[in-house]
Amino acid sequence: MSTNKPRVSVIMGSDSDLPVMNEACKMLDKFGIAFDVDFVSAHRTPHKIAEFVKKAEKQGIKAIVAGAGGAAHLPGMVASETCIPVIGVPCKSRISYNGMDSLLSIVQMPPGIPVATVGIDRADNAGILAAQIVATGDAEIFKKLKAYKDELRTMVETKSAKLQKEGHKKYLEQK
Ligand code: RP5
Repeated sequence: MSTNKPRVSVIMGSDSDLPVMNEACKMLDKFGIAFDVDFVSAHRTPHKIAEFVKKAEKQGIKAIVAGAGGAAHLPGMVASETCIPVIGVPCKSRISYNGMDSLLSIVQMPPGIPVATVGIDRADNAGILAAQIVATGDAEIFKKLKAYKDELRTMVETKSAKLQKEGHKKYLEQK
């Protein structure tokens, strides 16, 4: 984690979510965005939510990545306390139904309190989305994100050229 002033907060309901949420941290590191990380449980430490939001607003945090599993109320609870964009990560925890319960708990917010929800365990995308939010006010980060998307495009174009040259059977044999 960078020692600079954090611009993104990554929080999660439990340390059991950390292996998944680490993928968001890796993306933020990749784009050189400072962030802080903490455990905040909607059910076990509800008092901490208001404290966390107050601190995040004071710090000028631009996006909050919040992950939780099962009855995943953390992202929505945080979104209800602040106007900082909240990106929810439904975690496929050991107690969840393949993550579908987490996904629906996070995505089905009432009108007025949106949570930008990524796919189940897709914390990497949450990290990228947080970086894109930061990039709206930072040309350097914007450039890094563009370069990353260019890499993805080149990767698919290279694979496509190989497929056209060798055919799908040979391509599969080499995969
Ligand atoms: C949720 O309950 C957490 O986000 C976690 O995904 C799940 C299980 O928590 P632990 O029992 O592993 O602490 O609140």
